[in-house]
Amino acid sequence: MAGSDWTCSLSAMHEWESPDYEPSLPVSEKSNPLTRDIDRASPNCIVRMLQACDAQMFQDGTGATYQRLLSEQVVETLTEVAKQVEHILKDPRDSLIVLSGCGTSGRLAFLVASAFNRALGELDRSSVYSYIIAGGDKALLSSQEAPEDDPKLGVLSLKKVCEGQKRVLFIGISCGLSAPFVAGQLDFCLQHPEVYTPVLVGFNPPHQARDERIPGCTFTFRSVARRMQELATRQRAFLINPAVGPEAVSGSSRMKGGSATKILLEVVLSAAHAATFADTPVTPKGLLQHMGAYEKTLEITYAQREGIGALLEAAGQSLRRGGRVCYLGWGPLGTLGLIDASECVPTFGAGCEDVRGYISGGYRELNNNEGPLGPDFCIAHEDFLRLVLPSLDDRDAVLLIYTHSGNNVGEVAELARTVREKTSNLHAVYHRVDGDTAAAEQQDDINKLCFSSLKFTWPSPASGISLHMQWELSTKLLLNAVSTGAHVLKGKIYQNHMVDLQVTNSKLYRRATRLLQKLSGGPESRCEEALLKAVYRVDELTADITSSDVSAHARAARSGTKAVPLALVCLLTGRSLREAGTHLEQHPIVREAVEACLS
Ligand code: F1P
Repeated sequence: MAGSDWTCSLSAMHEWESPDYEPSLPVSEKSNPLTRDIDRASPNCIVRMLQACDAQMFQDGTGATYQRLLSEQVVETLTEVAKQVEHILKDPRDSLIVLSGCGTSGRLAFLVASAFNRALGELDRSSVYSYIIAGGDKALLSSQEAPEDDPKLGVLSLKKVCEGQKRVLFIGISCGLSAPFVAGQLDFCLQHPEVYTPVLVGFNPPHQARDERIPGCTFTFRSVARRMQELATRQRAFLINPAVGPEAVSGSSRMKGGSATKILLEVVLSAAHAATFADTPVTPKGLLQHMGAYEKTLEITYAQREGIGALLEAAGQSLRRGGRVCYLGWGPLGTLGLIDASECVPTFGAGCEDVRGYISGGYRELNNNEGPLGPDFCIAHEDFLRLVLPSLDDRDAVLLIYTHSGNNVGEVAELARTVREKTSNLHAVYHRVDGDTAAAEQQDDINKLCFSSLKFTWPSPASGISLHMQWELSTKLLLNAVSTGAHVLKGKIYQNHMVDLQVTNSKLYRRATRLLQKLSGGPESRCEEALLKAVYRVDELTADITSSDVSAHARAARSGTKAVPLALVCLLTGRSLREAGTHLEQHPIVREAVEACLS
């Protein structure tokens, strides 16, 4: 059991790199030896485990099996891609840089494209960056997993964004090198080299890219990655695919995968901007320096691990008592709150109201392509005041997330006063530059109103490195820790696996089958059979079901819940679906339900 004395041994840090460690799985799907006991860890211990997992991102790659974030080859490719971006920035006529991905990868494409278009706007230049997210803007705030399996939709959305352009640098992001939506786009780029230069960002080597047949296509993700690898020798395509180690919760690529995506894209685009607008040539040394700033970001963030542990505990307690966790954020940190909250639904099977984000300025601040997304997606602080505040009480935890550089500390204090009338479970998380005392008095007021205040003080940055981007990464790490930790404390995780995952696309369907094999010890065919019975809620499979493909199963899975726990109970105990359902009702905490079957 992981007690409060958990320490991370060097061998546990590197164990996943051995060719014998879960050899059939790509790095992005392996389980992390560091978090084997995360389901029984204390809040502080959970944070320490997450810190150790995140530190794996920056581990030295010399002599290692996999290339890493700081490996020479990776930095060289980043340099080349930054130069491609620089060319476009210097002559942006009929040119575009497109960032595209599914789920978290698409959300980060949006976040990064928005930040760099804003930077161009501040220099009176027109936008050059566009983002694509599978499922459209709704996917920024909710999970739309079915479009991820659709390569044709990927191509259509790419063509639409690029209409009339003569030169496109396409950056396709898929942490697991797995999303058919992105594979389709990359394949299209490879077929039209006169316009498109494709870049692939992900966190597995090409030989671990997904090789499953994509219905209606002659290619797989792996075959596309292989073709890109060949073209990379002539700089006609680029692969940025360091390994960052397995996720703390197996397969949860919103965590390290998302963080590393943000780091890589920002390092490349910042270098290109500095070369274009500040006469600082793109060099590997400059890129490495920038990476170093992000490594420092991890250090500064986790130096507050006790404060983060306390927040995670407060959030976990709220969820356990049926309360809500609300993030009230300002600027891009508010966007990160929206993103983190929305990911809890598909990642932990959470209810929409369990963790919610709100951003000052609502859609005006979010500035997404499609604008307001309707009454199901209320995101402004006014919406929080109107819809949540009236029923707020001490069971609910509220987090204020802001910086001292945005001139809005007065607004934060005002909102803190309003929330404090309803709950004392109020917490502040804020960033400021060392020596900046501008909003000290207002901050004192906020501290008095809050149960806890977490202050991150940052040294003035070295030139060319945006403090705001470090604040964003720091906030992402903190929120990922709070929401993951809170759901661990709620009993949603077994060992380091999310058992109650929704099997709403082919990647998740395969992951669920594998998980059933691992936890039940049964053969693949039996596990898939049990999963299908649970998805379709039948004790006997019909020919109709067995002859359908995975996309039909994923569609069917959308209407039901708890398919994987049900299948697992059936496999472990031989019970019928109905009996398994009763067992889960008696043990609503998934970890306990599994343990009761095993004991
Ligand atoms: C894309 C993604 C993840 C999400 C879930 C489903 O993965 O949407 O962001 O958390 O796992 O897939 P990828 O294409 O970036 O590997």
